[in-house]
Amino acid sequence: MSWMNEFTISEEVHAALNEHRPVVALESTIISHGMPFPDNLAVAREVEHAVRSNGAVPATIAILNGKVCIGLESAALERFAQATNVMKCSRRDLPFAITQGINGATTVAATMILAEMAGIQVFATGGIGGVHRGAESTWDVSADLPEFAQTNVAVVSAGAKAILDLPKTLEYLETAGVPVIGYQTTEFPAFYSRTSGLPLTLSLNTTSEIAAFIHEKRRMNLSGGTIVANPIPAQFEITREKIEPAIEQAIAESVRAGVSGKELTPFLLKQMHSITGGNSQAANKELVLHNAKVAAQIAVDLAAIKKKHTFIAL
Ligand code: PSU
Ligand code: MN
Repeated sequence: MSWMNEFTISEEVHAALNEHRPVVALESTIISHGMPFPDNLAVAREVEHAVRSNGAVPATIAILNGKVCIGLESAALERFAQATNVMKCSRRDLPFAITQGINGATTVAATMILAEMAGIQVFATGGIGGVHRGAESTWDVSADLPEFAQTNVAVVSAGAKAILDLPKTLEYLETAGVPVIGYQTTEFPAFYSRTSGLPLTLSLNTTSEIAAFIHEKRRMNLSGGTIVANPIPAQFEITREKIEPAIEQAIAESVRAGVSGKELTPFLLKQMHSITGGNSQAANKELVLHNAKVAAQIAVDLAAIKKKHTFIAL
C-alpha cells in the first residue's frame, strides 16, 4: 500500500486511536491562510491545549512535503505556521499536493476527508465555508458544503463565516440532508456574533446529547457529516450591527480588486482584520478556542458511549 506511506499519524494520535481514546481533528488552512504569523502559531498551540485540557488528543491535519500528517509535532507545527509556500487544499487538490510533494493546508472539506480516513469522528474549526453573498451571479459555493453531504465527521464551528450568505448556506445544508445542531442555542450563530436571526430546527443543550446523536446517526448508517453550531462566548462577541459595515466594506474591496475563487475567503478575512483593527481576529481566536473545548467534550462523551455499547455487545 504505497499510498499509506504518504500518510503519517503522530505517535500520540496513533496511540489514542488504537486505545479508543477521544481525538479531535483540527484544520490547517486557518493557520496558513486565516491568520498572520506569529499569531497563527500561538492560536494553533492554544487550540491544541484547549483540546488536551478537556480530555482529548488534538490531531492537527496538514500536508508537509507531500506527506499527509495526522497530528503535527511541535517543531513541524512551527515550520508550517511560518512557511510561505503553502497551498490551500480542498477535496480536489489533495492528490496534487501529495504527488507534487508540496506543503498543503487542509480546508474544512479536506480535513474531514483525512480525518475520516484516519478514523477520527470529531473536528473543531472556526467557521465553515458556505454560499458566498452574490452567489446567484458568481456561483461561489464552498466545497465544504457538498463535503458535509458525504463525509461522516462531526464539525464544531461558530456557524458559517458572517461574510457569507447565511440563509442560502442553511438552505443548501437542508437540501443535502446535513444536520445543523445548535449547541445551547436555537439560532444559527454568525461567527463573530451569537445570533443571525435564522432559526435552527435542531438544538441540544449538552455535549452528551450531541454525542448520542452522532452515535445514533452512525448506527443508522446515515452518511454525511454533522454541523455543531456553537456560538462565540458572549464576552467576545462582536454584534451584527457592529460587524456588518466592516463585512460590506471587505466585500466591496474584494469586488474592486477582482478577487474570486479560493483566494476570496482568505482575502476577506485579511480585509476584516485591517478594517476592524484586529478585533475580528481576536474574536476569531476566542471562538476557535471555544469550539475546540466543546469538540473535546463531545469526543469524550462519544468515546464513553462507544465503550458502553461495546460492553453490551459482549
Ligand atoms: N474559518 C476560519 N478561518 C479560515 C477558514 C475557516 O475562521 O481560514 C477556512 C476553512 O479552512 C474553510 C475555508 O474550509 O476557509 C473555506 O474556504 P472557501 O470559502 O474557499 O471554500
Ligand atoms: Mn469559493
